[in-house]
Amino acid sequence: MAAMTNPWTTRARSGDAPVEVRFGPLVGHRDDEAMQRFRHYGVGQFIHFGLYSIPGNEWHGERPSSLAPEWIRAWSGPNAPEDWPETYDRLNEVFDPTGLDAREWAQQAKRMGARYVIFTTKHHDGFALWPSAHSDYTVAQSPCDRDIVGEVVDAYTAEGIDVFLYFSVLDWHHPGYTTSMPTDEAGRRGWREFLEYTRAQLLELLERYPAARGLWFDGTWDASWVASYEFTYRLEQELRERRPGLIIGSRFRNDEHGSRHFDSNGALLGDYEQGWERKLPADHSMLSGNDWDGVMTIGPNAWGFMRDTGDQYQKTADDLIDLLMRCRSMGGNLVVNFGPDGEGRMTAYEGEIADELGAWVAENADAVYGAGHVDLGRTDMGWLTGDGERLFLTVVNRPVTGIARLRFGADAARVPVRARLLASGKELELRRTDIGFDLDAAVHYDAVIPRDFAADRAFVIEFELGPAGARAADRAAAHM
Ligand code: FHN
Repeated sequence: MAAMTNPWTTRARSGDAPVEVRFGPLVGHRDDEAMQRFRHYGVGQFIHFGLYSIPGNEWHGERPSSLAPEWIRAWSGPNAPEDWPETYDRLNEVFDPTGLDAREWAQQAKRMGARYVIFTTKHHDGFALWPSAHSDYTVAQSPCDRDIVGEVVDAYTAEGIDVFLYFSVLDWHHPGYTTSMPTDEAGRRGWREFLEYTRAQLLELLERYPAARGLWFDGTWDASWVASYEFTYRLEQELRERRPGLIIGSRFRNDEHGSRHFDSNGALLGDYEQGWERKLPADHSMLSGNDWDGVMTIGPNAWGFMRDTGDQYQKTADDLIDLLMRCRSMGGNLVVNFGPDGEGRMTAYEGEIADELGAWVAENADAVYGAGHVDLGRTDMGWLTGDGERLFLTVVNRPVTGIARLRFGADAARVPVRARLLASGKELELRRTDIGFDLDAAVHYDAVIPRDFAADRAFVIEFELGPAGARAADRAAAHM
């Protein structure tokens, strides 16, 4: 099969002559305890909460036509309110999310089956949800005056959910921030101050929240940051030294040739691929063995709260189950985004689907957490995961034949010896089937789905694996 191109690699990964890279990966493929945990998270929660949660994508009945709600500060054009950026920037003066109870959030996430949360400590607007000593634009300069990051870290940690701190480098508030590298001395000084402020805030976050397991970077695409590769290389080094085991995704930095996520030779710049946002790999081969997660909105592209979602399609619990198992079948985690309102309350719809997803995950936990990619072709019925002893087929498209058929190479050493419905434990008839079509040197195993088995959601068939030829029925079938 032709190698598939990874969309996040700016240069070809093979065929080209290697390029000299001095600011490439700082760590190789990690197998420590933290990364082992990461591989088994399965389900994650993303929370976008900040000043943008107050307008919720509209202001006095008007709304921008094509921005994600957390980008509302960038609203311009004929229907944008007068002096809009200034108005937005003063939202800290009314920021007071009295309905925010981080313990409720954490309990809801727990019910959803989340094992990690990514929380926006500072989004592009620059407003810090912790009382940062390095900024005058934080919760401490609002009526709220709470350490929201601390509340989230404590509440989620208490529920056994690992915390990753989202941090946007792009910052619309800091006067030194610029999208391209400044050419005059004043601009360069401002940029240096901005870099120092970024470093100080990151070290502060690590210092204040020792329970946090990872940093989730965003807003790292501007030319100014890309040109600061020496600084970002050293900063990553420093962050890792400060917090051994810290997980940093590939979105943080680039090499000296401007290659982001992967260096110019295709090596991953971080501990896992962090570019799968509102899209998922088409195939496991695209991942080159890298760890990864996929972050997903419930609507088409709203991370922050949206008062009125209008006719925008909202993903259902069934969509999320499908996406989750698609991620797991390729060894990744699915991170579902939540956008609480300005009061700090999760929306009713998010609550419903979190519970529905969680109920499904709880019934099918073995197929989700401990199981990962298996090297057995794709099936149109749904998604395959496995844990070495068992194969799990999540049936999204139930075959009208009533037969869930898996295809193995004729020389497969381990094949299904038993089949069950995972949620109920109900035993299913399992047959080794000669379909009279073996020029492809395959053997087929059929689990029979009872006609009277009613399912209104995807369901999982668990196949126990054993040595080929162990079952008398299979030996007979093989000699027919
Ligand atoms: O611009 C942001 C966006 O608002 C949101 O935070 C997402 C989450 O992955 N990240 C950026 C776009 O890539």
